[in-house]
Amino acid sequence: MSRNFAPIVKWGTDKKYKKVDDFLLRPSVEDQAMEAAARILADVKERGDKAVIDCARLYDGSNMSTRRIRVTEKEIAAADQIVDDEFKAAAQEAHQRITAFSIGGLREDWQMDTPKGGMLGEKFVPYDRVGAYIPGGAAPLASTALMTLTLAKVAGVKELVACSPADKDGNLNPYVIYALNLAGATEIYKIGGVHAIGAMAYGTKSISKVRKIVGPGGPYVTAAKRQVYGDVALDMVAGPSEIAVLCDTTAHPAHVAADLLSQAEHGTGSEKALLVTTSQKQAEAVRAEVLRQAKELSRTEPVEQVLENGMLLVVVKSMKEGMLLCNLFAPEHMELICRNPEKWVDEVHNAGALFIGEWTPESVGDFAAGPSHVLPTGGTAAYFSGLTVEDFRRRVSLIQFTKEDLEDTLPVVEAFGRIETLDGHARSATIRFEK
Ligand code: HSO
Ligand code: ZN
Repeated sequence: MSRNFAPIVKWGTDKKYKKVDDFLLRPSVEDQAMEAAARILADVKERGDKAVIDCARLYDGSNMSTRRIRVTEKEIAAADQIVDDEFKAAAQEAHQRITAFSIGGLREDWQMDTPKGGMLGEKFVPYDRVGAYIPGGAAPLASTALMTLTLAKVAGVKELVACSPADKDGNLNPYVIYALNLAGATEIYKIGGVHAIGAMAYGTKSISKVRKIVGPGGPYVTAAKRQVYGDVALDMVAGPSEIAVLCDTTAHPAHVAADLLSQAEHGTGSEKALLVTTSQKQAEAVRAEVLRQAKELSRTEPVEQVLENGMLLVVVKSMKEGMLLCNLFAPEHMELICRNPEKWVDEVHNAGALFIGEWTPESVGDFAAGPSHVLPTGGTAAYFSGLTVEDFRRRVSLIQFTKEDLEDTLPVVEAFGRIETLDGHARSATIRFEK
């Protein structure tokens, strides 16, 4: 193992620490990906299915045709045969927990009184058709199927579309099909990448346009999502996985190391893992464990890539400074493993999801706990939130005035009408009181 893997550095607010600054900086969207995405999106817009099929062959590397693009009932039944009972039970358990959490997150329609007997309120309406993007690549992300469409189903969405790239023979992983079906997918398409985003955003002959696209993706999918904003609604920037662990000497080095490595194995090579600890000795113990455990994982190559470029162990002077650094990093996932972790929860401002205490490894959030694992990455946790059931509904404001309310409000309406030089606005209120 290289001596440069997972370097240990010191940090404080008193000086500049270039290594730490460099680590904090990570592009949420890349220029080169933006250009490629623009080209492919324009092609999908112009040539529809033909472009999608060409791109599936070229970029997904799958032998695809328009006829085969949609997963059939037969393929769903076949997947059900292949998937083992142990996984079925696990998926059902996860699905149940995600459903329960989503139900808990639903906002109630609400109303309040106006000063003169009228009503103001909000009502919530599900989208009628949404699309979830399930990345392909190295790992069959069955959990992502559950962590997206289950929420849409609870929200009341009727048409649940999913896109995920097929393998070279034009097939989708049966575990992904099983999970999508369990989550309530009504249409599954075997395409990935920018062309899948384009197809869902603009619509083609085979795939009708959706109202909103959600789900994680690599640099090209992320770039494509940014460019279709406005044609469809979107969730957030969800790119390569990230984890920050803030700990003191009470944390078990082997556990911390395992958690840091868990996100390193995803396989894009751009994952980030940050340890922030109050003790140099702790940092050294975690590093030794990281190097030891990395050898035991099956995905050596992506893990080593992250060890080389994406893992940093930082020693801080206090938990307070450590918290400051974590908030600057704004990680997708943050773990707090320290004395009285609850005490620190209020100090966490920028994190997609917070894992509190030694019994909450990040992987339970990925697979089982309940909140969606679709979370903001690349520092965007400073301004985005993770996917929730409410992302699948829109809010309609309700306003009902009585005659007395309108009379009461006339001076306000007239004053704004005057200074905005929009007398037609004022008139639509005053006219109601003219004889
Ligand atoms: N850690 C990923 C989600 C995932 N992990 C899916 C395993 N499968 C999101 O940050
Ligand atoms: Zn993960």
